[in-house]
Amino acid sequence: MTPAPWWTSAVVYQIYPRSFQDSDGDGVGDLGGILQRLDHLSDLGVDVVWLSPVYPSPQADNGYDISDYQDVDPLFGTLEQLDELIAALHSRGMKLVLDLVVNHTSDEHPWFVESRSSPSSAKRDWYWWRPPRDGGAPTNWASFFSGPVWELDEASGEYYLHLFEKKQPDLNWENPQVRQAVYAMMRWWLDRGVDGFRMDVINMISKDVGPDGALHDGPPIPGTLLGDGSASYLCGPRIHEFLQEMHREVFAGRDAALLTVGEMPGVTLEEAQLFTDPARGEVDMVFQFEHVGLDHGATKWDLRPLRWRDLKASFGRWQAGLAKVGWNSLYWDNHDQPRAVSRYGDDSPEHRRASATCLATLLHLHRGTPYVYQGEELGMANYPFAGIEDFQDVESLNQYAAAVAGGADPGVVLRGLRKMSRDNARTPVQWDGSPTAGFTTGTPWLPVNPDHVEWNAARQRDDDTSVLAHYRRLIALRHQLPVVALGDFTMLLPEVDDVYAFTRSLDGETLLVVCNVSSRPCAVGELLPDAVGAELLLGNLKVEDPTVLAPWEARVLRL
Ligand code: TEU
Repeated sequence: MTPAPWWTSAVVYQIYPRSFQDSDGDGVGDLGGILQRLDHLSDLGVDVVWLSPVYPSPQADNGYDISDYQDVDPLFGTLEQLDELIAALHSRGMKLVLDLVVNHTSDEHPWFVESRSSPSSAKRDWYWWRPPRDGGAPTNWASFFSGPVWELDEASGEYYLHLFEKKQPDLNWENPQVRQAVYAMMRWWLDRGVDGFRMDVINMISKDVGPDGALHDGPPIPGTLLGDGSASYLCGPRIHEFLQEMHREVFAGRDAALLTVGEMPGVTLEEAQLFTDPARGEVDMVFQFEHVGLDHGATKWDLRPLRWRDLKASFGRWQAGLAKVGWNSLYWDNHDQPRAVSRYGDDSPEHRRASATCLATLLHLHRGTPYVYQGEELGMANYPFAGIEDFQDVESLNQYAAAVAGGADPGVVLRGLRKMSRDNARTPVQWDGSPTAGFTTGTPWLPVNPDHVEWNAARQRDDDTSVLAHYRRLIALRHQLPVVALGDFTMLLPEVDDVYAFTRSLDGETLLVVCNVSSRPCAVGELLPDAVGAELLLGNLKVEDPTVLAPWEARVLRL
């Protein structure tokens, strides 16, 4: 048997550089700041850092709108500092994965500037240009960030496609020159020592064009004049071909040391099996979105309480579906999701520490590669936003403007934003209890959460009962025990809402993981007799009664 890839026992830490640590007092985090905080990462014990974009960018979407793929934005520092970061992480035994954003560029990228300059430009076909249809947009598709995906270019009278903000035009992957330019850029980064890529919305690069090159309307979205075009761009007809080509052109021969993870909104389990089958040479793992959609209504702004049964059914299906072939990535949080302790846990003072560590235990004991988003290891919570002026994210601002213009009650729209806005994840990391939380000597670009006085790294570092200490133990457990990395997964009690329980087994060793995912005590003696009296490997609370789980108590037991 070939040995399991190194990333099956690895844990990845995501840095959103803007909010991690500022070193020059301008209120925006930077590479210098990351270099100052390497001890935090070493102490935590993570194996890989995934760095959100630091490339030159107009920052319309905080760096996910890139105007130069092969440099660093002065806002974040210099290319030399990025080299320094690669070397510093390597010398501490960690790897660095960069964000690869190649579904779209910035409209200020020279490729787009040239493409836009004239319909006869040599790069016209590098993007999706279309003439008007019936005097309007070429299709009815809605953008992810409100409004249509088409923007009219007055000069040529043609529209260009942008699935996200209008400053993020989509690259045309049908054009082989585009693909070769991207692959060359990727090789350049690997040659510089980078250890892989997190690939932004990579399942959207193939759009469904018929033989005539036409894009087609999607089903109407109720209450709007727009349609859902996702059937034409999620896992489009050439997606596997493109990823296999990328693998051949970029990763072949050196992929064993690398990590590749494709961010894939809307990806199905069946597609994920294909994407992550090593024999096909596509990506190591994908970020799927099923579990983070379970509390969405018609849109992500329509709140719906999570039913834990649904989450179990979803995670259980993905665990089973990628058991034989492929691999899971595991996450609660990232820079696009509200804070897990506020969303799935209970961030009241009474239950915050227990629920943060319970959620962590539950996730990290699944089979797959866990991702920790900065601040999650401190139990950081959602921000107490008051009015619309407190938000900065383009998605939130566009949603507010569009919904209110469409006649929605601003109070209701705000309620959705408070819970679901991406800005919840983007407030500065809480390093200490000082006025700017140790994040900056200046004014932070987004306010520090007032709860940092209590919830910060300095307080938790030497406290054995802290959220931080618990994450350290979970990460160490994965490194120590092959059963945590590779053991078979079996979900228990699928119909029970309050107790999330499963086993992991490998070579005759079996772990039983039992988590009370509610804010009430819960008797487990009858539900799970095996749990009573089994050896406790790791727990998040002091066990008061083996037959009763305290609110948000989690136990990892050896049977
Ligand atoms: O996000 C892709 C995506 O579809 C969503 O998660 C999106 O952020 C939004 O929440 C939909 O409601 C990726 C990046 O992670 C995100 O930060 C970028 O804004 C987006 O792509 C465009 O590059």
